[in-house]
Amino acid sequence: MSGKQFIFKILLTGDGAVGKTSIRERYMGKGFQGSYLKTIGADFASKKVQIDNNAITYQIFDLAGQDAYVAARSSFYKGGQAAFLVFDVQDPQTLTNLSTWVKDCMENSGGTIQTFIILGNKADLVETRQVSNEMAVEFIQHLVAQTGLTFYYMETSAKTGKNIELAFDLMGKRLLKKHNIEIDINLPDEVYEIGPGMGSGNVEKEVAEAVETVVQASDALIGGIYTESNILNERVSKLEKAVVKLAKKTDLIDQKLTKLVHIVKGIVAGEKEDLSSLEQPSDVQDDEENAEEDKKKKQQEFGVPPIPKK
Ligand SMILES: Nc1nc2c(ncn2[C@@H]2O[C@H](COP(=O)(O)OP(=O)(O)O)[C@@H](O)[C@H]2O)c(=O)[nH]1
Ligand SMILES: [Mg+2]
Repeated sequence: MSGKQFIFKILLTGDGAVGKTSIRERYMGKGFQGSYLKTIGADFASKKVQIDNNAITYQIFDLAGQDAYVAARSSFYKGGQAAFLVFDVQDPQTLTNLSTWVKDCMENSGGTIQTFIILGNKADLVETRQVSNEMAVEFIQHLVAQTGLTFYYMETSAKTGKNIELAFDLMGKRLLKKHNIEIDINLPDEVYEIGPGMGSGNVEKEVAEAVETVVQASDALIGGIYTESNILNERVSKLEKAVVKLAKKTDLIDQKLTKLVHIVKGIVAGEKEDLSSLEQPSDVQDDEENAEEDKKKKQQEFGVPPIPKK
């Protein structure tokens, strides 16, 4: 099977001095030469790589300092397919500011940027580090709630080169997947995946978050931020999945509760009889036709239970 050719425009975003240019230069390797685009206040370089037979040209852009706030932003974001959101592990503020960077990417690109990888840079500075991976992941869960997207996070060091190759490789693979190229994404231990309905184990929270992202997506759609409605469909399907999960959980709780009632009844009955009532008694059966009677029975069960006679 012969591969295909792709050009991916990837942006490095994040506050000034977090290491965006250093990451790009590290990835480009020796002999690196960037081209500064005065008009949009951005620097860029391109690099060719092969992933599974596919020839990829990365066009890697990063904004120069203050220009982020004054340059014609849309030219920087326009046509972008993905963004690295970079923060400095020494400075928690640069992490929390990522919520603005995500929003900027999504809005200013007209919705084309939906693939994000978060980099906690300067991981070599162990002594002065202030943001642990756990703290980063916790914050990223807010970004998930804000956007409904899945983020990947890893720490990097432009100084030592730690995870720089890995970050670009993962980005390339995610983009190939988006272009329907069949590809295995094996996540090494140092990569965290944070997405809707993951990690927290709190189903109610997941549903609430999913609802929120659907609402936000439909607002954005109406407001014209997204150009395509499939992002909304995607989120609605995420919501449906979360609801199914919740329903299963509710069912499980119901089963456990029923079992608990039987155990308690068994213990009470055991004082006089034996523990045979641990078996499902025939009078506790779901009957939708007799919901009222059922309710009464359940009330009896939860009150001082009459000892079931066989
Ligand atoms: N120790 C250390 N310093 C870094 C790292 N990345 C960048 N720096 C330094 O941080 C400063 C800002 O880096 P720069 O790439 O210009 O940041 P940018 O404004 O985001 O492009 C420079 O002094 C870099 O040498 C890193 O991983 N480790
Ligand atoms: Mg820079």
